[in-house]
Amino acid sequence: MAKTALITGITGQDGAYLAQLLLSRGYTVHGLLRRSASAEIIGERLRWLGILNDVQLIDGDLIDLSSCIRIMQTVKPDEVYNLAAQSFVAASFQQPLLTGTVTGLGAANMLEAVRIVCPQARFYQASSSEMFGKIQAQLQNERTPFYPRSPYAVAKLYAHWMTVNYRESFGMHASSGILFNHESPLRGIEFVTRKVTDGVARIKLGLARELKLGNLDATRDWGHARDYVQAMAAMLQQDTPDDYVIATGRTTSIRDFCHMAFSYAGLNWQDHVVTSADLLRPAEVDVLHGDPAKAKQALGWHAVTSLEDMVAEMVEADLARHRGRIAAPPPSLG
Ligand code: NDP
Ligand code: GDR
Repeated sequence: MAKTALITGITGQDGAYLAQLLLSRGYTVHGLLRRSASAEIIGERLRWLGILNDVQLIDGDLIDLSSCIRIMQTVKPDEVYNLAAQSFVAASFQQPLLTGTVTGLGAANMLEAVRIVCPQARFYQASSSEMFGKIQAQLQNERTPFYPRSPYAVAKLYAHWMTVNYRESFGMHASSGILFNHESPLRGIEFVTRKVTDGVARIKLGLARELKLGNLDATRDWGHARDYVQAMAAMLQQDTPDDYVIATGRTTSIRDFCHMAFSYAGLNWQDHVVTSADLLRPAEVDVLHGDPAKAKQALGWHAVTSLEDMVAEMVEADLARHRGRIAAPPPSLG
């Protein structure tokens, strides 16, 4: 029998790739959609992947428990992937309460809705390497103590422990994926990798001359979102729910990422990147470097796409987007 999945955050980067993966496996895919006044740009990522008409979108909001319950009653999912969040770390310092409400309590709402309506459904929580924050071990794995450094990370930690607690208290098949940074051409423009590849494309095409960034010294363990959604799905196919670190095992500085992306387009990053203190965070996560050994052993998962290939894919996609815009500027609203 074909399975039914519910994805919150389906309009985001991971939601779009996960929907594509589950559709390719024959699932019926439902996605929670929050109301927006800009309806025409909702679903842009799903459209880009060519699957907008293949998913069933259902209105709701993570912070509205009644809508979460109603959606469970309507969809009757076999698998629930809770990807929705206020996911931008920098914004969480400016909007800590909103972030706590959506990213933390929102996950509790989803767990409650599953517990009340469909306790047999399998549940995935999108946890984050940001929970390691000020790292307590050189390589971070499932046993590394957490030390969150932002309101976002604190909210994710609450959601993570609620997932563990619902598993232990109510016997729910609830798993938490502690995912390190993962990127793609569908990454939000505000995150540093996409900001860089978009900047490279603009500069290459003569649309901009410089790119303003913050801290170039931080390092991240960057993988490709297309690979990482495979791990999410794999967790829910296990007999026993558990928590897994998902990472590549390689860490790279923002500076080196700039070097890679600009050189791919035949540019010297030092000619274009400027730094601004405005983009520094009140508390920084200096280094993230994951150890995905458990996921490899238990899920048979490993990252497939190299950082070099991902950078090339992202720069090419941004070049194509901007070339398209130059050829056909969007109609004016006025
Ligand atoms: P995005 O920011 O691209 O997507 C976030 C999604 O959440 C969007 O679909 C957004 O909807 C939705 N959303 C936000 N607020 C609400 C709300 N109140 N009710 C319902 N939906 C809401 O994130 P990613 O795809 O990159 O990440 C997916 C998840 O994984 C997030 O929880 C993120 O924190 C986590 N994560 C991400 C990592 C990464 O490197 N990408 C690493 C580790 C964890 P809308 O389109 O309307 O804004
Ligand atoms: P992160 O991603 O905070 O790791 O969270 P982001 O790309 O925003 O920052 C990574 C690092 O780059 C530094 N940086 C800049 N960041 C941004 N956004 N813009 C800049 O101009 C800039 N200059 C330097 C940052 O200081 C930071 O050190 C992402 C999100 O997807 C989270 O939701 C997810 O949980 C974690 O990854 C794992």
